[in-house]
Amino acid sequence: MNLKQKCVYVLAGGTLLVAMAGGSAWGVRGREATGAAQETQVKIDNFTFGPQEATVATGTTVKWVNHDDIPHTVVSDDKTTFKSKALDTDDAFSYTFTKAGTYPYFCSIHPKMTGKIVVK
Ligand SMILES: [Cu+2]
Repeated sequence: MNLKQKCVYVLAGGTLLVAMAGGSAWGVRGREATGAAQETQVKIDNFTFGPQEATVATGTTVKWVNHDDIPHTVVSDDKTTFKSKALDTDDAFSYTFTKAGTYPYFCSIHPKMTGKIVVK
């Protein structure tokens, strides 16, 4: 094998690897894009999150909408995963869950208001 042929083989191998890596990356992106299209709403009404517990698929965006005429917040129990500002009437807060797990949350203004999102 002369040097030129060797280069062609190396190039071909490199291209194949890139193609494979690109392929799997696209696959992951495609799955996420499909998941992101899903949206679930949680209504805040009469000091209650409804449904109080929601089970969603990974990649789902949960949108909380405040139907009360007093402000509420949506804060994950760890206070870091998600944290909304005070939501006035008809204000909404959205968070996309990209990892499976159980996410308890509460309203920081009325800590007795609690809810849970289970991501499968
Ligand atoms: Cu509240």
